[in-house]
Amino acid sequence: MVGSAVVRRLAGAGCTVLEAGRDELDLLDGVAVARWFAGNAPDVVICAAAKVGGIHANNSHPVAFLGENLRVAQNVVEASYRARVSKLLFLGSSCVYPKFAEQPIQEDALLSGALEPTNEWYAVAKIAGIKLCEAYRREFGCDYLSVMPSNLYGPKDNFDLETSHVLPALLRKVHTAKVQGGDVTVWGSGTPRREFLHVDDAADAIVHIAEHDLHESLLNVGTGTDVSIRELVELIRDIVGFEGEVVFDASMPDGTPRKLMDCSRLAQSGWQARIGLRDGVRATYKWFLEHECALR
Ligand code: GFB
Repeated sequence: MVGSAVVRRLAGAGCTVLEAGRDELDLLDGVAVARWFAGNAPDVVICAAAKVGGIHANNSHPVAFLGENLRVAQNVVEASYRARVSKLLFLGSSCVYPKFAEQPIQEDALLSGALEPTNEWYAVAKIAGIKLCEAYRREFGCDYLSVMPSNLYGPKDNFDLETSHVLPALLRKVHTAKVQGGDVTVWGSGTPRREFLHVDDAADAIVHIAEHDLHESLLNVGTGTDVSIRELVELIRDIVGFEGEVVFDASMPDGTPRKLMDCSRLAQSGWQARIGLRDGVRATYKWFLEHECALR
């Protein structure tokens, strides 16, 4: 989802985009990654690839979320160094910050407290990637920096109810309930708050960061506002046009109570998000309807 948004954003930007899709390059294979970098000699690398998933997937598959993300980070960062890449952007997530970090969360909060248990495996791998970039920056003066987006959504999202994040999951559940009848089941209490960022805004921020010399090792990217899961489901219900019941399943985890990020560092460099949540969800629902058959 992020990689293709970055490619869309770079169309017409006057650079050659080298894509390394899953079918072409296995980022878990260090030898193949080193060979690809040596053969393609990129100037700038944007590492948007990761093993990602929603709260349930993270909680259920700690080995894959920790192990695969560690290997991707190590393979890509080391190959970038050997191939003399001039700038590397490594993507993390707002879940790298402590579960009870002071809100809004500043970049300095990294490693200042315990992680949220449902996503600590993913977070530990991402923190290792962030620190690896920082290590190359410190020891060899490399322009490697990490970008922390808040909860992303948009076209090409994962709509699988077992593994997806909340926004695509609720779009699908509410749509299905509207078409087939029945209630919508929302996991947890509905009280956790999340800051949702449209992937096209995230891609715009990534390109902005790539184009500027910001001299930072870590940068938050978000919208500056969050909503509760209960408010999100009401918004989705309104957009989809569903008038049935919504029930909350307290047996499912809530995760972090809140992870609103402080994005003032990035704002100072002249970037801010443009896509409001209502417009972004409406556009994502349209994308879902156009691709629903292929997603089954
Ligand atoms: O988006 P989500 O899975 O991830 O869940 P996190 C956010 C909140 O929505 C949680 C609730 O409180 C969920 O319990 N929720 C309600 C649902 N209904 C649903 C549903 O049908 N599906 C899902 N998935 N959630 C992830 C991390 O945390 O965020 C990852 O686990 C990653 O590592 C990602 O960083 C951005 O925001 O809780």
